Amino acid sequence: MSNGLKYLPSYFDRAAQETLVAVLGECLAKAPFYTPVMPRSGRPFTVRMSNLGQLGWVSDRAGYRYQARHPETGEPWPAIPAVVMEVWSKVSGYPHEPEACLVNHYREGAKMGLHRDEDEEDFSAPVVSISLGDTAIFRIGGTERSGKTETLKLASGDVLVMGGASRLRYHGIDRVLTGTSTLLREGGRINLTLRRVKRP
Ligand code: MD3
Ligand code: FE
Repeated sequence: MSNGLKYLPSYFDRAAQETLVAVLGECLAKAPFYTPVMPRSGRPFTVRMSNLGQLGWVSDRAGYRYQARHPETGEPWPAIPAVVMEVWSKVSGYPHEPEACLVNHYREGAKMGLHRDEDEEDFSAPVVSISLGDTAIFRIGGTERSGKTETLKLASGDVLVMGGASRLRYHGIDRVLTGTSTLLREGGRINLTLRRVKRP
């Protein structure tokens, strides 16, 4: 793996992960997880989602897009907490703030198919991901869906930065390894992805 992919294993120690979970809990009380559905078919995702920041990524029968409000509560997304913003400023190498932090929740059996993150205007900014809870099997390919892929385990506290030539690579989550972390009281995995959406 190369070209703008930066893997930072154990970026957060256990105490820092616990702080993140506490801070996220407050955010999620205001912006609860909901179950997105696929465009056109309306088939539900197995991953539940929420967002933080000025813009949140949503999917419904009408399509994928970024919007300022929670699709079920109608409320603006909570602000991205300072501890999360700090990660972006330290690792992104990008001189503007992210507007979006997608929060993905994987319970037992949840997965995410191979896709590209291409709903943003600014691909010069990386995507920064923070993993919490159970370990996931992450799959990454090239810029064509048919290309070969490889896997990487993402464990609690790991940070992944996907920039440069890696920004538009196909990727997904094959599965989550139940019971591999004690961080989340109810088990499962939470992933945060920070993104710059608009051109600065
Ligand atoms: C590689 N989430 O929300 S994060 C997503 O663990 C998403 O929930 C996964 O893919 C998750 O879109 C993977 C790691 C990640 C994020 C963005 C990327 C990998 C990436 C962008 C380009 C290439
Ligand atoms: Fe993605």
